[in-house]
Amino acid sequence: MKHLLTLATALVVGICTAAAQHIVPEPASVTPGKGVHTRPVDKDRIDIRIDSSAFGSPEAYRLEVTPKKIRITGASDAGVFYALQTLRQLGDENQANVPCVTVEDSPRFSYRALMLDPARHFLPVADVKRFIDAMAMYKFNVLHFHLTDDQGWRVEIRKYPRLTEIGSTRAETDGDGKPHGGYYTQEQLRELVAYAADRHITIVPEFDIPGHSVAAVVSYPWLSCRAVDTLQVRTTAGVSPDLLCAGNDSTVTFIQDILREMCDIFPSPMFHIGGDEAPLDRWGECPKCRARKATLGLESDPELMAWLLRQASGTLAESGKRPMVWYETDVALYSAGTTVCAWRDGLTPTVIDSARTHGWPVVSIAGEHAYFDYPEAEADRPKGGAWMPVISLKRAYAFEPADAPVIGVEAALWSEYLPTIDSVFYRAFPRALALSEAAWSRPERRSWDAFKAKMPAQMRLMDANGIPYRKPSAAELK
Ligand code: TNX
Repeated sequence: MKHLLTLATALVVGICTAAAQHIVPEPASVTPGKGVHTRPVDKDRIDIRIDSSAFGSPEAYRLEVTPKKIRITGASDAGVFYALQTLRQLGDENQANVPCVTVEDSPRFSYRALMLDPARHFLPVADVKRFIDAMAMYKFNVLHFHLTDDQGWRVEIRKYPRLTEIGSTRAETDGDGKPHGGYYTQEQLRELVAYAADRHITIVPEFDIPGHSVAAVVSYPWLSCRAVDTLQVRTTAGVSPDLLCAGNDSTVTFIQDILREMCDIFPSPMFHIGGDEAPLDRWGECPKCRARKATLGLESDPELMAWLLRQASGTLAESGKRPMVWYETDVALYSAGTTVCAWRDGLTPTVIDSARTHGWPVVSIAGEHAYFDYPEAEADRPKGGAWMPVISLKRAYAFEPADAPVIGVEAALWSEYLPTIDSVFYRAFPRALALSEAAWSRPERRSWDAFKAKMPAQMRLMDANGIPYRKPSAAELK
């Protein structure tokens, strides 16, 4: 009998320690207690309080589980929400038998994002909601929503209806002969904003200018520097030379009108205006762009690009919003307060240096670790992706972002080769779990060995919560 009791105690202590050890992202502090809280959590009384004075971060929380009660103290509603996410990871499949524990926790970064790209392949509202649910479980708080690109325009703009009438459909994709299209009405976007907000996720919209604009140019050919009668919504991946014309006053009005409509839909204090991969050659040849440079006394096309982005930033400022951009070395200067996204392989140190000089915040989306459109293993390489490096789970985990001026991290799920939400999930998970630790956990609390040991429990959790993921091989978990 005595032996049995000892064995039972050992088992219980074992369970406690094990369950508390598989939380992702790793909390700031976990102290195992004695015993198990046996009642199912959803039928149980949880003592929930908010105490904004007790914590340094508005997203912080304390979770205390004892055999008799569960108490959550959050610095805000968000803190309570994160405590509940941690609790969800602790119980068994019936959300019962939660091992006793005290978790004290707060995030390292205030910006923790995944980026979806419905411009390349449209994602219906219900699919985006499913993705938001999965993000919430791992304490992400920003969905960066890339809504416009060469291959499709996805946001209803009342003032420019052709954007969705024409620009939301392409004739085919990579020669498959099948039209592809879709867009979100403003009402649907408001619904998504509210759905995400309920899960403490802010949707940061992106309207990508002046490049990645073929769908817009095809819808309104006067946006272009040259006649574009034969141009079509792009059907392949790649970079297009057909930018928005910076010399045309109507283009500037167009950008500002769209920003105003979108600012009204998305309450986010940040707004992404793209700025990536814009070959400026056409601007150099365009009489209107040349005239604009002459009038403004600008000497180069990169300066003209900086001017155009400033026009957009000014419009955002009217609604109290700050711009974000994909940092490129060939832009003269971004506006003060622009958040710059470091993305190109190897460029992060350069971005951080220049951000320090100019006082820009940085979001790190390092291509070496956080481009989740890249295959996780050689066998998953997409047909058109011969150039893509492999980002294994281990490589995703090795992402170690710098401190200030970095305000957060993000992974990008560019979707030229991801046609459905399941394919997006398969690329995103489990690498998003690795990213969640780069975003939330202190560097000294992170280790690959500890993380890979959490994977079996996390895979069960993803299964139980309907999150499709790519199962790592035993070799990949070495
Ligand atoms: C570059 S990353 C792009 C995207 C592509 C991606 C493919 C960035 C700012 N621009 O337009 O989808 O590469 O990996």
